[in-house]
Amino acid sequence: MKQEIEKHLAEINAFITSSADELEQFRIRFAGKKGILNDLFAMFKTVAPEERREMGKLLNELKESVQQKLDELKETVGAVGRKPEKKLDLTLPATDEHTGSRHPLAIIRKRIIDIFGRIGYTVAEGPEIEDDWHNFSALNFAPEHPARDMQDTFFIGSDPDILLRTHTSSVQVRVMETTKPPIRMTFPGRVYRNEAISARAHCFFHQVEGLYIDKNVSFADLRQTMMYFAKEMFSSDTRIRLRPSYFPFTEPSAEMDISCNLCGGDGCSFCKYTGWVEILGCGMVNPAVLRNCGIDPEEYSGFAFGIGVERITNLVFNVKDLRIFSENDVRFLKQFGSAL
Ligand code: 2NL
Repeated sequence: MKQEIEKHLAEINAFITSSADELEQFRIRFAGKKGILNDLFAMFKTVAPEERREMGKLLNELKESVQQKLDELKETVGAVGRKPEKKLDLTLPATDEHTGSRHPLAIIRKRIIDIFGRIGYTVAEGPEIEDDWHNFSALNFAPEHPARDMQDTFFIGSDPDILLRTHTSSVQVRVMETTKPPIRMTFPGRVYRNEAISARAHCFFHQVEGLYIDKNVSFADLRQTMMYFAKEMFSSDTRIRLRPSYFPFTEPSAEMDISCNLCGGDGCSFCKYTGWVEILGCGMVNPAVLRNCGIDPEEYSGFAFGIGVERITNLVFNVKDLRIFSENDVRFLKQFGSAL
């Protein structure tokens, strides 16, 4: 009997509810006519005389804790059940709903994708962990090309075949291997390079690359497409110039500059008094790359380009240090709420 009383005491102490029904069930179970308390008091009559003192004390303790619990919970249950008396006042100012906003890099990525989307480019994504073939070999990088060097590329574990992609060109290889031209696509994504981190370089950044492959695609198509992009991205009076460059995956290759959108080309500190600002790299897809991906360069030709999203975002929003893009500082991020 002693053990039973102690078990009930523990149960009563632990009991909590905000429901009036549950509280009533609790009352019936312990304090009802056929409840536990009455049962125990009936049993008390059979307790041996030498135990009566101790049992009586315990039993009264039990009775009191039931009553205490009932009093205590009646208050909370009552408060929950009560209806608010205040009327809804619709003339009060609305509460401030906090909404998030797009990341500046996401805003610019979307603008780039949309600009090309309007001339028929669809979007493809691919893995960030790549193999040597898709990131380098298929793209005509020589076996000893310095980009493969530990200083430029993050390898995963000790396997020199598995790495973090250094550009989204690897996704273009995957698409070319599996798709019959015409191909007209953009390839957004995060890429990794083992650089010393500074205001101008990070160990990861974002690209939107692009690819157009069809019969009779020429350098004139590339130039016209890049001019369309520059005018849509910056302003209709933006001018472009192409400077000869080198990439293993394009031939010929070019860097594209736009007329400085701060001084209009007159020369200022931003463009280092040249009137021009570099924004992307591009070129005609090297026939060796087409062949590597199973496309006949006698039948098809194409152009490709690589846009650095951080670079464009810095220009559009005048951001000076690209490290701030990955610091998650709300004071920076919340400034882009209206720039969808
Ligand atoms: C840059 C330069 C470039 C490409 C990327 C490309 C991809 C394939 C074939 C040929 Cl699969 N080219 N991509 C072409 C030229 C330049 O990026 O400086 N990007 C930030």
